[in-house]
Amino acid sequence: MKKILSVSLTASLISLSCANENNKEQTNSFRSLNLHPVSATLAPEVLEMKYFADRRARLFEQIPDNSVVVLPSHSEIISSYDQNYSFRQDSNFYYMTGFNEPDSVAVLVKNGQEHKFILFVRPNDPLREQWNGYRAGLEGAKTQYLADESYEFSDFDTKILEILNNQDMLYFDLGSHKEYDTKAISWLEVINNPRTRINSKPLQIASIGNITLEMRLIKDDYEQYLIEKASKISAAAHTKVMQAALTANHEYELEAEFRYETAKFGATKQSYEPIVGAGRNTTVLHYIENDADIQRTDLVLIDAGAEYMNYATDITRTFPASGKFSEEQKQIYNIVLKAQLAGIEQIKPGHTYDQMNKAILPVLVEGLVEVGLLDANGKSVEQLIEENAYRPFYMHSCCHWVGLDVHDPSSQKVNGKFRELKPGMVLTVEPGLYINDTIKDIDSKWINIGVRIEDTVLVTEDGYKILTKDVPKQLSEVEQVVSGQ
Ligand SMILES: [Mn+2]
Repeated sequence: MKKILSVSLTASLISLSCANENNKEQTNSFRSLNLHPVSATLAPEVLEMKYFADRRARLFEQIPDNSVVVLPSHSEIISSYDQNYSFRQDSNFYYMTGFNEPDSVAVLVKNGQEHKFILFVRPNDPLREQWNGYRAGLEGAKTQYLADESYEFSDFDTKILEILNNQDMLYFDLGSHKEYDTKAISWLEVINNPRTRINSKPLQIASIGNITLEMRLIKDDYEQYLIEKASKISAAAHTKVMQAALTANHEYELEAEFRYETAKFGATKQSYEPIVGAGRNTTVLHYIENDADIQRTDLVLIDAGAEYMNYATDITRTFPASGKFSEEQKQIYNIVLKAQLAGIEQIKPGHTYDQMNKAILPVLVEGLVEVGLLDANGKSVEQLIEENAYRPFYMHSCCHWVGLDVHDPSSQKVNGKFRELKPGMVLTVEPGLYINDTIKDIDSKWINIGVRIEDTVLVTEDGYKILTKDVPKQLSEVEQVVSGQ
């Protein structure tokens, strides 16, 4: 598996399928069915239901007896008149079910040895399905998604009261689904009202996020595979974009290229709106207008990652639109690159989440002092860091978790202390320096140089694996790919 995924993206599909045949020992069908990291010719990956069942089993282990967990799906959202935004499933719901339809609810019930998985779904409806597409329906919820029981979504409001009857605990995330917040409170009102009370003791409510987000932090084999696939496809697309940049005159041309090169390989959605900025726009962190002209003297910063089967990746590269860095651009690029490599070097089990930033900051500050952008005034690097002297140039943190969400919402700290890294965690390392006209008293030659370099990295048993390593990053390599020489 590792061997095959590390095959370079330029390798032909023929050599990939040979590798496939040589790996008969593989048992997981997601591995044996489609090992091609960037093959457009095979069907999409299959859903491996056993992984979702395993997650539910692990969730059941962590909740007390007589508990009910309610996980709502997302609904469709109108974009204009009778049109919807492209549907994206709720990540917590998806993590536990693999079910990708709107208007659904998963309910998990634990009573002694009985662990029940109930899915409320949209029923089969030939007319609706003729117009709007396939539904798994009540049968599919059981046969394909392994639900023990399935009901129509429209029955949820009445059925949930029966389910909650005489249970002790309701696990639910208040605040994450507005409509359900109101519902959850109304269930408690019915069940806990002294006049209408059904339960012998009050039903309590607790956050399920504490458990699910802790689980989502460590990616299982299947998740690692899907994130690596999103990463491989996106890395190849970034390289293609660099190759197309020399003749591009507008930011949107490069955005279009990235979307095309990812969709073509089955990653039809983006993990986030692509950031494609040229010139001054390289200094705007979340610039997404992507509609400005590209001047040949500009740097271009592209922060983009496609989603694969709901799994994200996150990559940023910065390159000169001319194929050749100016002297100033080169100096800033090399500082950021050195900082990024120093950050990645800190990734291994046992190291804490803040060690990456602690390695990155001195490199950035030393670099800024060296090129004369920061006046040290006799102060040490430690003092300058202490005083946040770098903040006008670097105003974000270096890292975030990646998973079903591009900013995977698990916490960075536990009990006020930064977490230890563990195998199976996935995170970005993305230092940057951003210089524009808002910074006072600097030589104009530095203005409009924004550089960020970002990779998505898996924590392994003995260190790390850069999942997005196939995009050029060394300065000379970047120049080569962009200039085509
Ligand atoms: Mn990022």
